[in-house]
Amino acid sequence: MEKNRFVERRFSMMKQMEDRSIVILFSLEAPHKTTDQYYPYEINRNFYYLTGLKRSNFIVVIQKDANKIYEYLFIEEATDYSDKWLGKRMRKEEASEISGIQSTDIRYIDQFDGFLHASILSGSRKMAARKPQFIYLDLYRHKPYAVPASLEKLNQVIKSYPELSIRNANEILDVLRMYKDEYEIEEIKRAISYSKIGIEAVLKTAKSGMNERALLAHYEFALKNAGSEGNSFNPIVASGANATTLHYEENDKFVDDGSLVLLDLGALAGPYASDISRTFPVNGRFTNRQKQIYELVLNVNKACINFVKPGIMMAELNQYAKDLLAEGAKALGLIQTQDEIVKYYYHNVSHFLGLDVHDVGDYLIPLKAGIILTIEPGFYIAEEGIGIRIEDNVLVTSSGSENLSKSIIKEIKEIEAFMAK
Ligand SMILES: [Mn+2]
Repeated sequence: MEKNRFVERRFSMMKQMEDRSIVILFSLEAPHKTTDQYYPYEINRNFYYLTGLKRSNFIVVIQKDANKIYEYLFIEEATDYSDKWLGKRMRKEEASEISGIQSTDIRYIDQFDGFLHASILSGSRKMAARKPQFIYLDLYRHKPYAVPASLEKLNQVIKSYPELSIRNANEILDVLRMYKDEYEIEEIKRAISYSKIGIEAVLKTAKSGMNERALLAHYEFALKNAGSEGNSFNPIVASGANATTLHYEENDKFVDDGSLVLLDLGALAGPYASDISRTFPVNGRFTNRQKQIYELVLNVNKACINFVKPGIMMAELNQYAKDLLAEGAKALGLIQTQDEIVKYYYHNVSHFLGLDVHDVGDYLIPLKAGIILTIEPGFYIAEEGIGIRIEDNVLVTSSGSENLSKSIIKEIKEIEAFMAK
């Protein structure tokens, strides 16, 4: 049951590839930190999506010829040394059981170069498939001019086989990953449930004078204690004017009495992300001014969730949120004209959510059932030390939308009552 999902995904991928082509995806390795230390490993999401495997230094190859699929997996070999020093490595049978790739098509990583050359790229007569003319690679760039990891790893192959045309695997995978199946929806709901536990722990323990870092510690303890692997992105715990910096990640200031705290964080469930923002008064009571701004953001949050339905464009959703926030700001006398809103609101209202927190997908096609996105209007008045964002995770359904994070409290009365307990 489990492995069928990955078998089907590879088949969907193959269907969209050129005839006589291969895709090569790397699970990659943890980045180096200092001396013999490495950063924690995170699975490459495209590799996971097609295999269900969460191990570093694995490679999957999917070959297409005449509409038939051929699959090869390369894994790290378990040795006496690796078992004693590095932890238990996955065996071929286990990798086969999870991914649905036949164990006879699973080899060790040190055989990759030889097998790729002798059996796939040079068109060995022992093979059933003709040699490929196209090679699909994960060409994601984390910054302009960064060389994608797959190109670095396959540098020699690309030089030696100039007849292979490179294609971008992300063009196919980004769209496949947009539409979540039942299992993925359940996993994201589970991730949200951990975020809820963490946020409630912060609301329960928050007191004036605490450090933002201490609030974060309560959050992280609660969600890991509940079963989450941890954060799906660098969390933001921003008090007062710190919350007017969009990606404030220092989380190291003491929280003044009377100030608001903006939490923008998300727990993981397996490799799936949640992404929630809540804003609350550290002393448990909103001031009248804070209430005013909070209500504005909350109303826009709710209106946008109701606005979501199949057929809507992301750009429309963004414009809708911006217009509503501008109307509100005008009513409060903060701005005179609609376009002055950029002074108080300067980000988009939504992004896709899934295996990645800012998930892949095509932002220029209309929304369709199965997409999960965030709704996160905000309002930031730096000169008053007020930064508010209220973010929910919303599933597009066939008839409209479902707020998957509706049980995480956001009404003023609910927050004050919860913090008073
Ligand atoms: Mn977000």
